[in-house]
Amino acid sequence: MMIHEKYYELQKKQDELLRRKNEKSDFYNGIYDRYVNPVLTRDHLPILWQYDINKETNPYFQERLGINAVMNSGAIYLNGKYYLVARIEGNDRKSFFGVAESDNGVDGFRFWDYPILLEDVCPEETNVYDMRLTQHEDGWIYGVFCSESKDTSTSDLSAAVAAAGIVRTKDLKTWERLDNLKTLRSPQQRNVVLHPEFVDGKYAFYTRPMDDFIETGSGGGVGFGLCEDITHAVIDEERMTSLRKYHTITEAKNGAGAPPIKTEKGWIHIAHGVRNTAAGLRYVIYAFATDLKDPARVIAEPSGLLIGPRGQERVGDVSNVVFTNGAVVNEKGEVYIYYASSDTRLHVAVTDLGRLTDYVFNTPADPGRSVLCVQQRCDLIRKNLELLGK
Ligand code: M1P
Repeated sequence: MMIHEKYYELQKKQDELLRRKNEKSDFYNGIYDRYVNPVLTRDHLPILWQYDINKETNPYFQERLGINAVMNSGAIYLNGKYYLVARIEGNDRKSFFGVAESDNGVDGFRFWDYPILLEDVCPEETNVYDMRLTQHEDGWIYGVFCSESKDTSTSDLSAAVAAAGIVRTKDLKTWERLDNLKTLRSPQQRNVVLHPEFVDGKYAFYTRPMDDFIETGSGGGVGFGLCEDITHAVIDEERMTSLRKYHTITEAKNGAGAPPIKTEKGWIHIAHGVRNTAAGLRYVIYAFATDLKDPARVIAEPSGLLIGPRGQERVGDVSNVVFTNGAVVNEKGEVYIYYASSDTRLHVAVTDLGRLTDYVFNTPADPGRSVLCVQQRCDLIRKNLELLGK
């Protein structure tokens, strides 16, 4: 048996990419730093996942199982290392999960040998994506993801049903699949996130009630519900947290992103908001905070977006999108927000608890109307001019 020489060539090129150092870009807003390079692209995916390297069975060294994109990734910081559970999309449009590991969180992410093979418990499940990782106080690491199936109740070929799948692990290697979440009052769910602590002795989920697969319809925003048993999770009532609002970045829909980050002032949530435009849906990332004792109660919501697509981030399979489902905090209080651009590649924005808390609690809220926004801006300018003695 002969290994194809082209394999060594491609592997060398990939090794150079994986060794490439990432640097802060010159972007400045005082809130977070952007980095020059994405942390994951399709070129980071192992060659062994895509090519048969045997020269006899693959004489032309053709890509056999190509990979189209790597994007929305769950994240966790464990024992001094940064782990991503990445959403990888094959050329066949099916997504799956793979663990990538880095020593510093901004570069050098390498995938483990195999992707995650989930237990095949739902025969109707066609696609899985966007896993949120929560290190829960019960000792397990939970992964909550979108489990998508064909909607067989209609003749529309593209109709689908979104539900929240749940897995748990201790080491990111062995995954136990639990029952999908049932929300008794919402027909579909996507962007579901498990809260890291018990609330009133129960497991608590941020939900995103939806009437159908794309439209949230009557779903008013990010919901919140409690359940007794995580192994057969059922939520009856969903309270609303961060709401969709007319003429804001969340007008069309919104959804929880990373599991909330605990700070002295409240739980900080990094979520996404969607509005409609003539060019299609525009996805941005925003932040809000909820009460430490009542994590469904919003106590701060800065105006507008935290991260919007910039430059090349604007272009990809689904252009004009940034999306997050993972952020980690290390022991130095640095916060790494992993966000995908245009459903194509994954980036990192780095801040710290001090800067993030200041942003969330001291950025003014959206007053809702242009005239009030101008007043808000004039107040800022007046104070600045006074300080400059003008
Ligand atoms: O294509 C943009 C995003 O669309 C969906 O987000 P939402 O459920 O809020 O519409 C998700 O499928 C997400 O994966 C995707 O990035």
